[in-house]
Amino acid sequence: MSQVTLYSNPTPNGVPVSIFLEELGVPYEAIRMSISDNDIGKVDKQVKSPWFLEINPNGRIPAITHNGFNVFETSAILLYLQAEFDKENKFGFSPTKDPKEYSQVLQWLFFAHGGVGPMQGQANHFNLYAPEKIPYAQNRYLNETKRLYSVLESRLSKHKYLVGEKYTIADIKTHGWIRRASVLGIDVSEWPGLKDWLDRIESRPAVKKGVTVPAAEPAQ
Ligand SMILES: N[C@@H](CCC(=O)N[C@@H](CS)C(=O)NCC(=O)O)C(=O)O
Repeated sequence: MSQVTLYSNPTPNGVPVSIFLEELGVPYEAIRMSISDNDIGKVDKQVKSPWFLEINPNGRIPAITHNGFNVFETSAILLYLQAEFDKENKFGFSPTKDPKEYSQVLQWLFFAHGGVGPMQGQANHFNLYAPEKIPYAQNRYLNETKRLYSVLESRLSKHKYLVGEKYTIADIKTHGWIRRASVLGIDVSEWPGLKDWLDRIESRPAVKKGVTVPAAEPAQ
């Protein structure tokens, strides 16, 4: 019996992995990690703890261990889980049988991993958390996030999902960020295709469950 352990927190980077595990129906143990710097050296389940750096040298969630093998970085985890548990390619395409569609999944996955995630993450940082307000940086990352949403709109106004009719790991990865747009005051309805896509994804039972994982530990 294979065993997956998920180390996560229900953040834009964390939820794609829990959602995909729920979609796949793979049994897993979920460990909630602290991502707060205030917990470094005080809380054992903190992402910079030495034991966790053995699993993810980058000291961030999400990461998984599967039968003793560690995987970090959201998209690498999604691709690993797909290769291990989605043999019929329900959430993707075969690189050998459907190389063009597979390439499109990678294109949108990389677009989200290298574009939407980092830009929206920095927009969050400069607009919500930075101790000093730097308007240039606030606007730069917010505007770039919105520009990337327009790129998604150009696709989703013509297609049900990022790679046509099939809901794939590229959608799962991207959704983690789009669902949190409102914290930046972004109204996704500005992009109607993106909004319909978001609603379609949010209505999936696995998504409803996945966004709650790992649950907070009960107070002692
Ligand atoms: N590129 C990474 C980003 C992971 C990431 O930034 N995770 C954040 C939470 S959303 C984190 O663990 N932050 C804690 C820290 O930086 O100490 C991925 O896709 O997995």
